[in-house]
Amino acid sequence: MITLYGFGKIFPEGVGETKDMWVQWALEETGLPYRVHALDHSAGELDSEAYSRISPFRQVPVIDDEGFVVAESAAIVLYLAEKSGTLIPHDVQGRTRVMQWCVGAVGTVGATLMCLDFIGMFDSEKAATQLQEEVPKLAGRWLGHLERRLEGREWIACAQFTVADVMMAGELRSIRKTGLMEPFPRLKAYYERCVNRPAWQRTLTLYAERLGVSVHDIR
Ligand SMILES: N[C@@H](CCC(=O)N[C@@H](CS)C(=O)NCC(=O)O)C(=O)O
Repeated sequence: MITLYGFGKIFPEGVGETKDMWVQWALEETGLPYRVHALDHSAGELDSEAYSRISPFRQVPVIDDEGFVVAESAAIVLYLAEKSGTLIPHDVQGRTRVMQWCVGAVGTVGATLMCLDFIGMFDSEKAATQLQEEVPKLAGRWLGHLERRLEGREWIACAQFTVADVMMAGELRSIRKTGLMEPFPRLKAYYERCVNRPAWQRTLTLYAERLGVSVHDIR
């Protein structure tokens, strides 16, 4: 039986806006049997030791399918589709197309819509200052959880290097010159491990040639 970790209690503005609803929707579509474990956000249940063991970023939603735990709404709905054999085509190209749009939903569309939420949360006169304060705090929160994830691990998803490392290091690269990784030694070492891979070094060289610039300038 699948357990969906969702909200039981949350601050009033959050009610009706949370991503556990998307997962429950997918569960309802597939017909897979499930139960909901309702968490009390206000009581700090997302920060409990037990929950932090299953939720990498201490967020909702998470599912536990008889010991197989998945976080991140897009990954969860893809798993549910794969498991049930519904809501996703069977061929690799069709499945990749669905994956493309799930990633596009959270990574491209969702990331920007979240900025709109942020702007709406702040007083318009002070929005710029508040954003300058809040966004680095949020970044620090995610980086801190990545640091936690990397304890005793070489790579982010599996024992071996995977495309998840290509993506995570790709994203981390955007802050390589900011010093934001400094407080996180495991994350810094992980990033270095990723970018020291010969395939990345070859990529940098090929990219520099293609753009007609020096490798030194884009490191
Ligand atoms: N990227 C995550 C985002 C999850 C997320 O934003 N969760 C929110 C509720 S919708 C949450 O748990 N907020 C509570 C918190 O961050 O403390 C996903 O798609 O699952």
